[in-house]
Amino acid sequence: MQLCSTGLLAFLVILPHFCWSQYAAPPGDQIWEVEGEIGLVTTMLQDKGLVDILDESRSRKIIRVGLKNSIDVKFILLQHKLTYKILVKDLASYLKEKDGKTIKTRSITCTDLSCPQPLSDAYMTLDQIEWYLKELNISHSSRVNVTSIGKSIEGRDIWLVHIRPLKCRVDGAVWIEAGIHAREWIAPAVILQLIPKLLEDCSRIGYLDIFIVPMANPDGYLYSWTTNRLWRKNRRINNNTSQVGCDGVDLNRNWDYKFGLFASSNPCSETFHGASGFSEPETKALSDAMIAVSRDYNLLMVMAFHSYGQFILHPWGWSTEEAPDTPMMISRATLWANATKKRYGTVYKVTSTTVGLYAASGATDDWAKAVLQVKYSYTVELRDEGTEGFVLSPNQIVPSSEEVWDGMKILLTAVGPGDYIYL
Ligand code: 0X9
Ligand code: ZN
Repeated sequence: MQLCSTGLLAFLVILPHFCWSQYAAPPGDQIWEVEGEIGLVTTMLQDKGLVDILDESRSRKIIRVGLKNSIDVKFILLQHKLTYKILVKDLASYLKEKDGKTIKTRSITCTDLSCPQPLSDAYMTLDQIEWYLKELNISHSSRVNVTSIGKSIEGRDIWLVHIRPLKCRVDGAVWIEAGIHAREWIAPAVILQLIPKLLEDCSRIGYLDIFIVPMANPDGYLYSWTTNRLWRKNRRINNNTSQVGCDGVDLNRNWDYKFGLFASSNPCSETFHGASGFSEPETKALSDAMIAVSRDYNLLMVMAFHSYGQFILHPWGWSTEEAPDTPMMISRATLWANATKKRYGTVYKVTSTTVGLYAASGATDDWAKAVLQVKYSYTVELRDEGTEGFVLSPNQIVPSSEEVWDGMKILLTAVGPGDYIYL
């Protein structure tokens, strides 16, 4: 089913699922687990645009294979003496079934064109996110400014929430990004939950200027609701190809630092880096706004929220060399991970991207570290560790947000000039 018109959607917002299919997938898509001495074979398959790697952790390689590519993929795996197991035979029906099992009772927080609070028991539509941000701007006008930092490739606003310090003393600024990858719904959901918590907090966090982009890739997010739940990139139409599935640029490969080093030049790949560094309006808008913040404020930390895997990653993603301030980044990330673990026992691994995950260049964190020279630069991979992966159930929004808030309270206190307390 397709997205309803905004008016009808607004009317039906308390009757969700009649109008939306949250979990659509192209017909014939399957999920496979590749087994054996894999090496770089799955990376090569992704670079060729033949598969989408869903899980690239040390222990397993889970890939999404489209109908039109499955014969080629089977052939290449066979050539490399690799075997595979089909985990999901028909992704579309699997997602439909999962959607059916999702609790249907949503709180009536959002009514016609209005969301006074972010939803905690359901993922918010793009419209709902925008209604919430607009209301926040009015209801908290003394402390909050919501402005558009630019437009996406399809012309949607990219919103920046600036929470000004509560106290007259100012310690510095922090930048938080979420939603650069469309399918990672838990990231914007958690960051939206943090906004009211930050506003209610009376601790030292109130000394900071906090800049938040809750939805960095609005077109991709909308597309992941309407057409393909596992869409990752933005919605650029790559004219050089007429093949299905070959649109979009991976915005986390498009930042203009070590551009193109560990990313794909193939538009059909899920990690296509785009034509050039900052070729995409979304990364251009984000980086311009971050440059302005670092010029006007003492920018202490940049955090980009993603899913999944439960990591707090520090640079570099392009090299195994140590980035400047690595011991301090590890120390603060460990504070965050320990605090985040306390409530529910959720373990977040602290590691550099290349050491603990894989090499990938052109991402927010590396650019912020190298170009803005922020002391603390992180990518957080939220819940889970692969059980539900990108299709994390909405009942995970509250516990994920609670534990992340526990970590943020410590981290935001620890990164300011008073951070000697935690040495
Ligand atoms: O690959 C990514 O862009 C991030 N992982 S995700 O599964 N959410 O796609 C990790 C980015 C880590 N940072 C760098 N590679 N610099
Ligand atoms: Zn991501």
